[in-house]
Amino acid sequence: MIKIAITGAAGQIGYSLLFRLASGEVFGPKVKVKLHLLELPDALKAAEGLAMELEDCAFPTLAGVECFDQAEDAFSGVNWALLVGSKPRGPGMERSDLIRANAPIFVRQGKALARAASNVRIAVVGNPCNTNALIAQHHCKDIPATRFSAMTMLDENRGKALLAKKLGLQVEEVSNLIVWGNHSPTMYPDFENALVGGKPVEQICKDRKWLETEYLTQVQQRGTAIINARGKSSAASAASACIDHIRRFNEPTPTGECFSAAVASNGEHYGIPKGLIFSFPLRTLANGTYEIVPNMPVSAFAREKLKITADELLKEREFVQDQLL
Ligand code: NAX
Repeated sequence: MIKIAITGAAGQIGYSLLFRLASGEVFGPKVKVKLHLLELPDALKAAEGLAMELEDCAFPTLAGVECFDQAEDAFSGVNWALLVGSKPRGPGMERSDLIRANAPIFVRQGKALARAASNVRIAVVGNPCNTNALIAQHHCKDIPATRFSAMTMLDENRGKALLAKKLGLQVEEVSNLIVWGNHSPTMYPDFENALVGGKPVEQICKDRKWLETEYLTQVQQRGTAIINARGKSSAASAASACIDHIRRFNEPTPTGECFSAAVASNGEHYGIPKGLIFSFPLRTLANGTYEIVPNMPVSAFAREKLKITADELLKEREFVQDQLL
């Protein structure tokens, strides 16, 4: 049985995510899952309604659903903690305000993760997800830093889909599209190392200018484009990316492939300062751990982009210095 805690369960992402977790889609038909839904006290009733709907699906893989309004109870004994809930960005709010507003949530949840199972994995989705993951990890010294990640899979999926559409191909023909850095507009979707039908993208797409400008901007600004069109932020695609994120950490990565997720830099790869939660190319190994893929070619163009996004994360770390004591 796998126990999964989901924070912000009654939010829009939760509504798309929970049914897929319960249905056996992620861990297979033979593994039972038990869901712990964490919400703010005001949203607990909505979480309870969601629990009723989950039960009504009669999924054979769903062993039970419990609702909580205290992180310490919700995280007790869990094997996965999906930290989705956070305060939304209000009108006129700068990113720095959002970071400071959310920091205390992740201080508390980081401490509460001490109650989780010893093999727990933590995936942070709530924004600003890299820095929130940094804070939670800092406050949970009992769990190795390698068990924390922040989600950049939605950016990878967006990057693959946009490239496939431009080239008139099926999305599964695009692989190894690594998104480096922060889940923010400074992220770098690395078209130089991406493959299309096993070949470097630039052998198929000769329009380097489009790749360097329009393509990068479209991936970086896709979240905003969706808000502008839908009037709400991405939810089903974020939930779907969360499913992909869990799967990628749960299953060995096929030879020659890699995926994007933000994890703690050990200071040994690509010049990224130690401790930053930075999105790298990763591979999950047969023993369930992951490695940062070493020695991926990084051109002068890419190096500049990596520096911009790393500098932004250093600044974010500065903003929350007082939460990292
Ligand atoms: P919603 O506002 O619909 O839901 C958030 C839920 O979190 C609410 O139900 C709220 O009551 C709950 N919540 C707030 N603080 C909490 C706390 N301390 N403990 C427990 N629950 C708490 O947002 P939704 O659209 O579901 O998005 C959730 C988060 O995902 C946001 O921060 C959003 O910015 C972020 N996203 C991250 C993405 C990524 O790729 N990493 C993409 C999608 C999304 O924008």
